[in-house]
Amino acid sequence: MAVFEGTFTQAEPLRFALVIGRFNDLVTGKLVEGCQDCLKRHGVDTNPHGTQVDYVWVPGSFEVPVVARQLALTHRYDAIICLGAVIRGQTPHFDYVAAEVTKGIAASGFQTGVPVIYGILTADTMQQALERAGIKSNKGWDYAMNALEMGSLMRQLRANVEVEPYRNNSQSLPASLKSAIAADLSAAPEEMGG
Ligand code: INI
Repeated sequence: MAVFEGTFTQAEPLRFALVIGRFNDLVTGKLVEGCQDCLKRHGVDTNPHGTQVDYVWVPGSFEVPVVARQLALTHRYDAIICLGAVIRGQTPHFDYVAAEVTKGIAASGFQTGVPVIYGILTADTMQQALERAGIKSNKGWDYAMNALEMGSLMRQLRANVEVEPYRNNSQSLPASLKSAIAADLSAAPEEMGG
């Protein structure tokens, strides 16, 4: 048997996408900087014109999951980092947005088999959010570490334990399974009729 753990030292082959909400961009812009700082210091080329990191801006946190899922389905990325800032106001909007983005991000990772990092800050005030986006610490750094760890771990698992990347179609099924399914399908009408 074996122990598998992600690493932080072999980032050169890894590719990432950042999906970032513009809403509260005073905060999300700082999270991006924290991410970039971490990725760069671990050897990742964070240049948007380079080959390792793509950046996708969306209106707000609510729109993050649909884009994260689409990007994950391309299987171009080792991990996708979702960044947003949901700040409690005087309306219940906060709860709706926070709940949906959380469920959506979890579903994106689960449905695609690609690590989708939950980098959505939820805070009661802008001050509190800024404290976690550069004033005291920068959570963007932590989210990038999570992405490095999960990206490298999934590569190891694919190389060693025959983890089949999930694809939203049947192309990744082994030929034997495809023909078994085809045989089942062609036999089905008779069986059902009989
Ligand atoms: N989007 C955020 O990212 N953070 C918030 O705090 C927020 N609040 O509170 O309204 C917010 N709303 C916008 C939302 O994400 C969508 O962009 C919008 O509703 C359009 O679908």
